[in-house]
Amino acid sequence: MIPKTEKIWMDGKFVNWDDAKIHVLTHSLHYGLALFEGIRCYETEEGPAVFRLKEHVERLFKSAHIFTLKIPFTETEIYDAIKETIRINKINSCYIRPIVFIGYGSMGVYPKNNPIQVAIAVWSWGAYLGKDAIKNGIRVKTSSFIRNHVNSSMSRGKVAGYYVNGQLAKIEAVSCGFDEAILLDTEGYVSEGSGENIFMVRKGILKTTPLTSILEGVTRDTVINIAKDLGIEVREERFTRDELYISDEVFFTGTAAEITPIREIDGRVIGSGSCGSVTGKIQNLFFDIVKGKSPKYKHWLDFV
Ligand code: PPE
Repeated sequence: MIPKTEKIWMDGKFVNWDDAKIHVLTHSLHYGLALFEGIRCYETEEGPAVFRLKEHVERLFKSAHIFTLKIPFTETEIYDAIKETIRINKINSCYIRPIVFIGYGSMGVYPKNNPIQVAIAVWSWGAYLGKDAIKNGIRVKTSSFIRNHVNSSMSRGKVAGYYVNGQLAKIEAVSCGFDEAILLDTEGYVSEGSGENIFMVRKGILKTTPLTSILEGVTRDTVINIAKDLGIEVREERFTRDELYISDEVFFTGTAAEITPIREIDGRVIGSGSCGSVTGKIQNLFFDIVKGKSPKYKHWLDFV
């Protein structure tokens, strides 16, 4: 169960958690077009701070732009509303879920003039892939389901309906006893996890999928920056699943998943079978940054 907080921001007003309700004929529930974000707020010595809020709000508006939906608030209003939602709920660290959806009105695929609604909820969300995952890594399965082609689901948008593809992969992986899935793209190259971007380390070089078949992850960008600071060469290029099998380290990145090492793929142990040294260094720097311990990246923190 989601641990409740007191208030949810809905269309410009705060309502009690239990009253944040919508009609069962809400358009987005039937047709899947809703744009959302996942953001984290971390506790720091100077108080709660949202990590890269600006980039997340920008991505939300870009998702709407791709679908030609007009969000009835400005970026600044959503940005302020997110911070206000954290303040009003008196929570020091949380996951933040803004969602833009098509409300009740007409039915049928075409959204016509149905209202565009916006909600922002916050709650406490611990390690996404289990308590042990960040430290010791997870076991993943290459999915038999292919990541939607970019001309079927434009992957720069973060859209609720796209996650049906991710759920097929995740349900399959879990039913086979794995923690998470890796989806391949339509040409057979590695794309990403059901809710994470992926990185591999081989011979000291860090590789990640280019942006053609994946969500443009904020954590992915964070890791690329961190790696450069650590003097690690980063390449954004396609790779195959067998290159993952023989790489030294593999890890997932995401707001929810943070930096999660992958210790096994399709029954093959990756590297040492635990969190590798490069992954560990990146993880440490990442947690320093989000917790306000890195002066260089203070500008990525938005104090509530
Ligand atoms: N790819 C996908 C498909 C994805 O859903 C996410 C985030 C990422 C990559 C990483 O993006 P970023 O968070 O900007 O680094 N997935 C969000 C939702 C997870 C969920 O289960 O809900 C998240 O991590 O918040």
